[in-house]
Amino acid sequence: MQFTVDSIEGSELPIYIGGEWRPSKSGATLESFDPTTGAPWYRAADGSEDDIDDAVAAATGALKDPAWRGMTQTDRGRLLYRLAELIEQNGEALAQIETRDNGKLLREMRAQSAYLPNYYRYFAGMADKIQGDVIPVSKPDVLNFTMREPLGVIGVIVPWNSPLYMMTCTVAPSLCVGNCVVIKPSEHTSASAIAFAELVKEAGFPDGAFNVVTGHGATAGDALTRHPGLAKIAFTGGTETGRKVAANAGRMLVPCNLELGGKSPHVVFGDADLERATTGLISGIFAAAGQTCVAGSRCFVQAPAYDEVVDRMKQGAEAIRIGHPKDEDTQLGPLALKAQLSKVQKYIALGQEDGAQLVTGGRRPQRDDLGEGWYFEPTVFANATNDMRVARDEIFGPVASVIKFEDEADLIEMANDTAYGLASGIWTKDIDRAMRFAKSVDAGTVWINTYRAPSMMTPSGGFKESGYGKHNGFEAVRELTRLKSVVIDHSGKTADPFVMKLETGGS
Ligand code: TXE
Repeated sequence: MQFTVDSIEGSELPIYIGGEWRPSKSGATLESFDPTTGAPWYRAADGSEDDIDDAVAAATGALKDPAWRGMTQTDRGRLLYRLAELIEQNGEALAQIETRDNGKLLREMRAQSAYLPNYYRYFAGMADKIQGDVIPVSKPDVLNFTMREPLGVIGVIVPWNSPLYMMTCTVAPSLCVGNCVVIKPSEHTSASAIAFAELVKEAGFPDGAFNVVTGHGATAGDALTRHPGLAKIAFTGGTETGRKVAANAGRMLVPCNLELGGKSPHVVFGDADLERATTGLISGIFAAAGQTCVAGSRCFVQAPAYDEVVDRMKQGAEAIRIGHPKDEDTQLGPLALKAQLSKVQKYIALGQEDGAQLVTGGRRPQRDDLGEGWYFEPTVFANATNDMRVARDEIFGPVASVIKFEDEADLIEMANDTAYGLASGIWTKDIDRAMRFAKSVDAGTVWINTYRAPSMMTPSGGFKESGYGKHNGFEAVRELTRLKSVVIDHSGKTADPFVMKLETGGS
């Protein structure tokens, strides 16, 4: 690969449009920072409306090009398989780039790079299995069937917390069904999408099917979501940005898939195996330093188990090894952005102001070896209540608010008393209770005796202010195709156009 951590370091990255790498039209660049030191490490092209126009034009051109439009499903699947192989061969380089750019653990990024090929293979296998239905209309000589067609050009806006994975959730099914994509990565993590473009090119996708314009959200991102050439927008990011994206899409009458934030309830009943449950709570909030949309940041614990679980969480949090993300022993790396660090610090103050009890954490680790990196200790607030700001707002950092509940009715009311509805989890040995919870909770995903267990086969997406639309599985294909209904009258007669026959019998 030409783009590796070493070649990116200190360089100016181009954008990728129509199969070509080039600087932004204005020549502007933006700086990207290493979260372990806070120091700049490369510059990315700062794309503007002009670049977005070019990228959408390239994608539109590819859509019309027989090389893509006329490609059989089997051949599209073959290209996706080839891409999966290339990701596998270059997984280490991709993982190193992600870790350097967003500070996530190298171990985790390696695991992600090992998982991504399977994601592409899954959709490679699906490419030639997308079919319509024959609809049994109640007219004897009429055949009605449906077919799924590509939507067109998809604008994909990606956040910084898991750039390649979040991008893949839309790119793999989009290419599977024959769409073209224009990616706008986060201005904080531009590098991996550009490196990935190299693999897409090498895999043999026609030029223009996959394009990347790096740049700021308010300029390049906004221009993409206002572009009349799009057929759909897939956005992952904060709820407030999601509202702007949806407003732009609404003006263009273009559908959106919005994967926004969360404040997910993660529940422990007194009958649960408390050791397992607490390990679940800890990994649900402290994995990836809490920077995941599904983080179980509201921990609800039933009264009889409350003190023991808080104590176990304290011990568990204090045992977490904070360190450089490339170190094999590290369990918690830095936050990805300086702004996230400030946000977490602000919420520590708000939690205390609102009366939550700081049990552990709440500060940057006092260690010289961590230098100016954006590290933060895993933090547990006990005696939190659902109305406190630490329990209402998405912090997107390693901060757990532990809330006591008495019984199921009490729990469901509190769990659903949130603006969000992305994910949820419950630990209990009582399957009837778990199922009652699964049916009552306002969350797009319910994990029972497990947490944060994603799969490319599992449809996922949020309710309420966590957004709408689904990723993964065949749901992703439904989201990224349009359904056409074809009606054939083979009676040999033409119906009297002035007589409206709605159902019943004769044609
Ligand atoms: O997200 P933004 P930020 C949440 C999390 C975090 C908060 C803010 O709580 O603290 O959002 O993070 C692009 N038009 N999540 O500010 O701004 C932007 O360039 C079009 C949850 O980083 O939403 C980037 O590519 N695009 C989350 C992407 O949107 C715009 C992941 C996300 O950035 C734009 C990240 C605009 N006007 C943050 N403004 C999750 N669901 O996983 C920005 N962007």
